[in-house]
Amino acid sequence: MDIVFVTGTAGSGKSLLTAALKNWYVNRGEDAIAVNLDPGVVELPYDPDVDIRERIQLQEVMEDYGLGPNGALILAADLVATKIADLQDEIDSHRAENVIVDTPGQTELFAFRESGAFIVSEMRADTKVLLFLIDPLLASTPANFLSLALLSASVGLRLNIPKITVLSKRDIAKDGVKRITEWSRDTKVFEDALAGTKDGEQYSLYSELFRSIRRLSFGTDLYPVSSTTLEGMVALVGEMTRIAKGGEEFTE
Ligand SMILES: Nc1nc2c(ncn2[C@@H]2O[C@H](COP(=O)(O)OP(=O)(O)OP(=O)(O)O)[C@@H](O)[C@H]2O)c(=O)[nH]1
Ligand SMILES: [Mg+2]
Repeated sequence: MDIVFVTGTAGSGKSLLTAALKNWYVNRGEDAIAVNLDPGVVELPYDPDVDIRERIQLQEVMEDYGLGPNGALILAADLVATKIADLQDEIDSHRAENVIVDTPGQTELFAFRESGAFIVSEMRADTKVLLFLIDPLLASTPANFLSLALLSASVGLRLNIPKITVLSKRDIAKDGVKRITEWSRDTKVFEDALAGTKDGEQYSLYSELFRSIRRLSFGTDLYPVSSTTLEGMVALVGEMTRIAKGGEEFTE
């Protein structure tokens, strides 16, 4: 069984990509299940096969602990870790080859609290891969792209499994995707774009940071994908399979 954890900033397209990946596998005759790990989500674009909301409900956490919505979201994210044995049993009972895990909308609840790292390290699977989604609509300037690349690197450091950085919403952000892909492939192109927006010390700081963070955040390439038109899915799933086959040998 291979597990993929789908992470990314709020609204970056995690849930829709979870749905698209599940359909992708199922349409090719492979078993796949979608797991929702967000106790606070109201609507999902897929019917989850395993749903944390059956075990933890945000409304109940608010009432039981006398918390407001933000405090309850944090506590609920921590409580997920206490359900890991049940979750694992439920996931295993499906006997699926591919498990796609949709993570909470606020990525810091999953990536930067102990519970997320615990779940990622404790779940039993033959291979584990992390996707981090960069929303091209938020990466409109070199500095914005750099900040998201930093976040991708940071989530990768926290969760510590092989990671693929995905550019989501490829169908509605064609120009953005093209621009960001060029920046990501060639430091010089990024620096030229940066020079148009920053000068002096800021330029030097940003370009130094980009040079050192580049490998850590997206390795050799970004994977532009559309969850609606499915452009880019062949390349993404191919890379996921390559990592799975590489198993232990994979290094960032
Ligand atoms: N056109 C297009 N829209 C997309 C794509 N991916 C996501 N969206 C839209 O972007 C919005 C957010 O998508 P979600 O999948 O809910 O994003 P998310 O990261 O799960 O969001 P939260 O869990 O709320 O943080 C929705 O309106 C989606 O329909 C895509 O590939 N193409
Ligand atoms: Mg979501």
